[in-house]
Amino acid sequence: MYGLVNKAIEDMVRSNYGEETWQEIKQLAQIDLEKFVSMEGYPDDVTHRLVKAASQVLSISPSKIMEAFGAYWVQYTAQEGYGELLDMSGDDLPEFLENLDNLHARVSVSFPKLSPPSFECEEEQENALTLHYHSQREGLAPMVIGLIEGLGERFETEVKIQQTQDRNDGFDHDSFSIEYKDKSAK
Ligand code: 1MF
Repeated sequence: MYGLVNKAIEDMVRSNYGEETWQEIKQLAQIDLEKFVSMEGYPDDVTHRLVKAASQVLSISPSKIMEAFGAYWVQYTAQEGYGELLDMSGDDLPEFLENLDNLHARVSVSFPKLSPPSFECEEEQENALTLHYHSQREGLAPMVIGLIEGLGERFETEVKIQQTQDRNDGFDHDSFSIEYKDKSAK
């Protein structure tokens, strides 16, 4: 994945636990680089090693780390030059989810090494939808849960998420049921 992802993990760990803890995690993950470069591609294994090492050092399960990271990613990219990209992708949660493939298509134009996932929304009720998540990568469903939570924060929307289909159970993609309620709505 692009270095931006690893940089975001680094930033999350640093800002929550400090420099020393980050160095400990980096060492345990056997990352010998001085720093990550946003627009360079890194093997997914680097990201997986970071999550695994962070899990060991912080005594937090890998899936909880991925979930926290998903939420962090929404904030981080908004601050790190992708605010406009996020702004034009929707004014509320369902609209944003509906536009995710367009968002990734826009990024792919400039960064062809992007290997974007694909999201499909199925409206269930006025305030509920099923989100289908197709990815070339495995094991990122907990991150998607965090991403949706992060979008909930972004749009001040209360969200309830449940995974309803799991690739670990042999399905070809993960699915989530999402209930949402605008916090200003009565
Ligand atoms: O292939 C990739 O490197 C890659 C990296 C990040 C593919 C997708 C993503 C974003 N995605 C990560 C989890 C899913 C990965 C997968 O299943 O394969 C999160 C998608 C997402 C979901 C909900 C809400 C917001 C989301 O992301 C918004 C977003 C997506 C991509 C970027 C920024 C914000 C992005 C921008 C530039 C990138 C890489 C990703 O690369 C750079 C960065 C700096 C300089 C040059 C290239």
